[in-house]
Amino acid sequence: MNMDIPTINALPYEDFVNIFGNVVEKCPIITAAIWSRRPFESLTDLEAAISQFIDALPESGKEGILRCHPDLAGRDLQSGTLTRESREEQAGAGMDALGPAEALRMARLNEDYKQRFGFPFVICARMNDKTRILQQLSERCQHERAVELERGVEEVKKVCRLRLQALVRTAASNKL
Ligand code: 2AL
Repeated sequence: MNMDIPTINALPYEDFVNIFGNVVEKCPIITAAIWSRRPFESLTDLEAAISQFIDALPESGKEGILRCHPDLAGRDLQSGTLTRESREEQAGAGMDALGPAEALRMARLNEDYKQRFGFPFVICARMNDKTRILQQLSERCQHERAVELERGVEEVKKVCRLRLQALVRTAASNKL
């Protein structure tokens, strides 16, 4: 589905949330909140509204957003319970095709990360491959908690941008 900004601005609340409710993984409350910010001038403007909403949250809110994310190559992938968006992102980065040693390393590092910070490791899978993801995971386990909270949120925003772009085409290139 592709739509331009006037079409998006005219969407009733229910449709808006149905369409954009998962641009931030399992956080439809963000989409529901930013509907009040219509009209959006552009896709960038809509993205900025989401970004500002996230930035205005207290630390616990930002942690909550990270906790809504499934582990990469984790239990949800194995049991087939990922959201469609997450499944496609994880498959694109080869998370569904790890060898046994890689899978074990990923699982251990994900657990280490969670133990250390109290929220899961989040990275924009579409901008990385499995080698980089493992490297980043191992590197980021060494960081300070505050650094990782900010970094995780930045990665959420990258994921969000790509999900939005997949749903929307800018008015200039759209015949709607
Ligand atoms: C994810 C996910 O589901 N998609 C993505 O790009 N990153 N999860 C994660 N823990 O980083």
